Amino acid sequence: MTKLSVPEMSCNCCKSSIEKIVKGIDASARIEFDLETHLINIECNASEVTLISALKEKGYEASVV
Ligand SMILES: [Cu+2]
Repeated sequence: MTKLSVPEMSCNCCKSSIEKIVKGIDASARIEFDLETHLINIECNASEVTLISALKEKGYEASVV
C-alpha cells in the first residue's frame, strides 16, 4: 500500500480526478481518501514514483507519507 499526501486535494472534484489518474495507471487500483488530512491510501500495481509523477503531471503535488 502506498500512502501519499496531496495537499491540494480539498474537495470531491479533486477526489474524482485523482481517482481517474490512478485508475488510468491501474484500473484495479483501490483508493481511500481522507479529505481532511489530504491523505490517500492506494493499493495498486504501480510504483510510488509512477503515481507521484502522474499526479504531478495533472497538477497535484504528492509526496510519500
Ligand atoms: Cu477539488
